[in-house]
Amino acid sequence: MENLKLAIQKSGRLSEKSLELIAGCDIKLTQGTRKLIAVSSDFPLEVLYLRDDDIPQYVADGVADIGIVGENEVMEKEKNVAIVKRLGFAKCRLSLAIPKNENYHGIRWFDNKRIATSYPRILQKFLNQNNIQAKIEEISGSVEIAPGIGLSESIFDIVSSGSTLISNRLKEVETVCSSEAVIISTLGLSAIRQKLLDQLLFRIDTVQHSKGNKYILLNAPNDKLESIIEILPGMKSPTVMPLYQKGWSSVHSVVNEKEFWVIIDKLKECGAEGILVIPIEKMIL
Ligand code: PRT
Ligand code: ZN
Repeated sequence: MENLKLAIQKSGRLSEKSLELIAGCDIKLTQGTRKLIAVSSDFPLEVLYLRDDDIPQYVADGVADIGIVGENEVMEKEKNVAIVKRLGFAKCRLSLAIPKNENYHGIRWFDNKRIATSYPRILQKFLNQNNIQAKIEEISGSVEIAPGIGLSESIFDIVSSGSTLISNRLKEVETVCSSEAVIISTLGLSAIRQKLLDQLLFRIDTVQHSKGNKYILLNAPNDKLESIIEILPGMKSPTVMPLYQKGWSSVHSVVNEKEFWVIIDKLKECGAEGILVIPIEKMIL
């Protein structure tokens, strides 16, 4: 039996969410005898724990068939892999930042400046596109301290909340690209592994669809049914069933978290009663 080999980050910002995603697909992992690999007994999947920087290379070489990694690493490493799914977590951006007190007048500020970064390829591309002559200082970590220790005048790094920049007296002046966790795949997967990947992606889709959606049940007087149904989006159309009490119905539907409270308020105004809200585990569309 062939296994699909999935590389995930061993420990870091992507690890927990990657494992959560696998568990959400009802795939249980049992630690193998070798500590860097785990296997599943209920889906033909083998998980390799690696450093995130190495994942694009391992996937390009076919050591792993697929990998979960930040898009930033995919862009930087420029390996021959395909992005097959965007996962919506570990969202961040890659930005240029300069000391807070500098007077920033536009992109030409970077001419003849030194920029410290762990992402030299993405940065060089951006500089070329904008015709900027700057010196890239490649460092592997703690990029934000580079201006403070005199290594560079500016930095190009990952920004999420922006608090690292603030605490290092830096300000973000140009956003070059955004990133999120993605699934990458090796090119030319065997037919068997492609089928396994499709099955896995289908499971991920059902988990992603159910996220943020709630199942809602309510009682409504029949004369208000039409206005209540108009408020409810539903997957196709709400389910309506008669209640034992004459003149009343039970209405079932699916509501997204984003519009949840607005809809609840409108439903109450329209006369809905006994509203129940239930989490949805899986949604197969
Ligand atoms: O050990 P290994 O090489 O596997 O891990 P790593 O230390 O290289 O990576 P890790 O775990 O820090 O990040 C993994 C991935 O998470 C990155 O490649 C990004 O795709 C994504 N990600 C999302 C982030 C952040 N948000 C993030 N905020 N990666 C890093 N940061 C750092 C950033 O470098 C900076 O130091 O957080 C700081 C900025 O955060 P704010 O919130 O202060 O702006
Ligand atoms: Zn890394």
